[in-house]
Amino acid sequence: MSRYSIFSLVRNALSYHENWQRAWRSPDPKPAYDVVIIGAGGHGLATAYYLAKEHGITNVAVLEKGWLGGGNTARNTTIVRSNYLWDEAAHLFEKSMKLWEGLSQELNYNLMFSQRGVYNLGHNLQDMRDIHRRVNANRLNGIDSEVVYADELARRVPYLNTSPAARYPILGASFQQRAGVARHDAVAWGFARAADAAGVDIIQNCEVTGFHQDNGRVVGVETNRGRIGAGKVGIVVAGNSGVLAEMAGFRLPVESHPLQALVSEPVKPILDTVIMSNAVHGYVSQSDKGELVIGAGIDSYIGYGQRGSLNIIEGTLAAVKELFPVFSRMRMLRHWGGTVDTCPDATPIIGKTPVDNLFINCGWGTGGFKATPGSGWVFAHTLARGEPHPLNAPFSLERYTTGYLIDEHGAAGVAH
Ligand code: FAD
Ligand code: PYC
Repeated sequence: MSRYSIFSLVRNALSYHENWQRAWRSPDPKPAYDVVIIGAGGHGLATAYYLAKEHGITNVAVLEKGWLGGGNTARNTTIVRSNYLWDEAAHLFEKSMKLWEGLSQELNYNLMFSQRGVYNLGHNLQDMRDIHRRVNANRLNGIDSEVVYADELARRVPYLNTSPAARYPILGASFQQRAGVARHDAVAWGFARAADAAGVDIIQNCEVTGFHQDNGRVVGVETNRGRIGAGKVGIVVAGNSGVLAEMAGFRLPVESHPLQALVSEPVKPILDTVIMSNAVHGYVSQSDKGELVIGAGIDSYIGYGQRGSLNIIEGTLAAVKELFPVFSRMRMLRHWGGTVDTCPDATPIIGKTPVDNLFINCGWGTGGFKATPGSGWVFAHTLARGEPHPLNAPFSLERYTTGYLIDEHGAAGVAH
């Protein structure tokens, strides 16, 4: 640490941090912008950042009904990977992975991106066949992916219960070494700071309550802080996508479901990778603070409450205990839920809507955190050019009428 940094640290500590420079401004909304983005989650903020960086469009507002990064971005379990089955999804998620790999340096913000690897377990013959198929498809797409069998898994993850007598015996897993975790809040903060520095207005506590349209074209939004004009509008509101689409006068094939997670009390390092099992509905990693980060499958009912039912997490904890009997006496510390927007084929919608100049980015379901940079990158391109990038062209809303679905239920980390 330089002498200047030490003095600045001491000065700020003694002044109760009052002189610390704000990471982003808190501007009042202007009457109009070239682009208005609704939703300051990671995806909305990344979109604003790449609009400025890649397309030189800086007359942009990001409107957020709460605080930035307080939606699913704040509530997710931060698993990042790109091992999807179909070419379209694999290319999109791999673009994101490549962006992750340089993002801390690019934003000059430590995102704590840790490529500690992710295992997706197989518990029966069909699981293993699916794993082989997906690993082969990944490798054909240039994505690192391997099949690991139970004896090797036992060596690599010593506390994992690989006994053949287990209720759901582990036969093997797919493994992606470049996969891992990142610090969720830092991702929102890093993109927010960089977008703000480029001139983007991030306006919190500003809820969009309606759309202004002229001859089938969006011309602005109504908010609790008044009307804001817009050349183009991008909706990036995750679990609230159906609500916003209804306001604009069209329907989406999405359902909003609760998705829960929880963390244990912190313990010393015991798990240096990420273990996921779709079959038993549970996954676990260990945070840098030492907490076990545990997640469940979705609650099957539709709802907007950011919480879920106890029976789901009871089942998940039973599953995690089955995978790691050594965790059986761990105490849980915190539990929460988010609202995820799921599509029928478990892949997102990124593109145009039936309203001119109104675009949407939604339907990431249980798996959009990993896509944050890639999603922002392709959505910025779509907004700037008025047309999708080849990477997101297959993810149009029209695929539900053409039938060109991209079914990634098998690769979704969490059943939905
Ligand atoms: P959000 O972060 O939800 O941002 C949307 C924003 O829009 C919110 O801040 C909201 O307040 C705002 N908004 C809504 N309506 C309005 C309005 N009318 N006006 C203004 N603003 C509005 N994905 C992974 O890849 N890996 C994981 O490990 C993972 N784990 C998860 C675990 C849980 C428990 C949950 C809930 C999700 C998980 N996900 C995971 C999914 C991931 O969190 C989401 O796909 C991703 O964060 C979506 O980002 P976003 O920016 O689109 O949404
Ligand atoms: O998509 O990898 C994923 C995931 C893990 C936990 C929730 N989603």
